[in-house]
Amino acid sequence: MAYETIIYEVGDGVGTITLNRPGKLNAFNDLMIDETTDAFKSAGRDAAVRCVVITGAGRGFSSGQDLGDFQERGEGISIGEHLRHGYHRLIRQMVSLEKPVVGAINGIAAGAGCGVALAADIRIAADSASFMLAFSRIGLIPDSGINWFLPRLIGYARAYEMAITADRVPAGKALEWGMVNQVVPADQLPEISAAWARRFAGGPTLAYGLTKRAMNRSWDSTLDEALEYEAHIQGIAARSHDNREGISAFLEKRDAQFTGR
Ligand code: LHQ
Repeated sequence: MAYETIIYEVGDGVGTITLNRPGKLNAFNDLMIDETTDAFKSAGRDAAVRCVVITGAGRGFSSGQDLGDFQERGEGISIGEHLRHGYHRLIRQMVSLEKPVVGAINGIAAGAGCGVALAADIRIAADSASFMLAFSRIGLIPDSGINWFLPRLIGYARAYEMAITADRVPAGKALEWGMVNQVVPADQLPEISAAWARRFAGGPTLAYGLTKRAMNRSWDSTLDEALEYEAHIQGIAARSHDNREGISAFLEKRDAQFTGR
């Protein structure tokens, strides 16, 4: 599929999705939601892709829903249906992708753009980036999974504060709160996030994917259920080529050559 609103490139085992409507700080219109979802789907199907990076072109990561586009549709539109058919499919695609997703947060991540940033597994932020739950400014509640992701990441009080103040949380504070893994100088973000991604792309992809599945599932599990699930999927990991290779490499005192299988 040829994309109009995003750039999708594959190289060195990494699929890089660049949201590309910089004139609107990469606000999501319907096409951009569909294209981003499709790119994650392709990354899932492509064995050559073992890690995905999502970033934004220009000075923003994403300013969320394109409000002009939404208003043009008029009164008749159901927000619930818009969310179900759009953002929900995108967020589910990111979370169910059994490969690490690195958010290279290059600038402001607002509204649903913040939801997409939070659906990544690892976030590397430029020192100029910020996060903002813009929703309450326009009389809405956070959506795109933010009510699920954010209290889990930073706790209820901070998440609720972000929701009802709609203040920008700068990268440094986001790091202190546990929303991002690393803050880097803005001009070094592409290079540093690509280095993280290449490292993940050289890892045991099957084990990384199963770990993501187990951790996401644990939110709704008792300890007994989580232990049982670990035992079940460890059985899958233990049958992988990468498990055999990892053990051989350790015993032979050499670096493991993981293939992701
Ligand atoms: C934009 C946008 C934008 C269009 C900047 N749309 N043009 C789900 C379901 C249904 C309905 C509603 O929403 C949702 C989920 C959501 O995402 S709700 C939240 C939607 N997002 C917002 O409310 C954020 C709106 N944007 C802003 O508050 C500011 O632009 C921020 C704080 C993000 C950045 O401020 P500045 O750095 O000062 O940039 P700017 O405001 O000058 O924006 C640059 C341009 O981008 C500007 O266009 P222009 O032609 O004047 O240069 C903006 O109009 C445009 N833009 N966000 N969401």
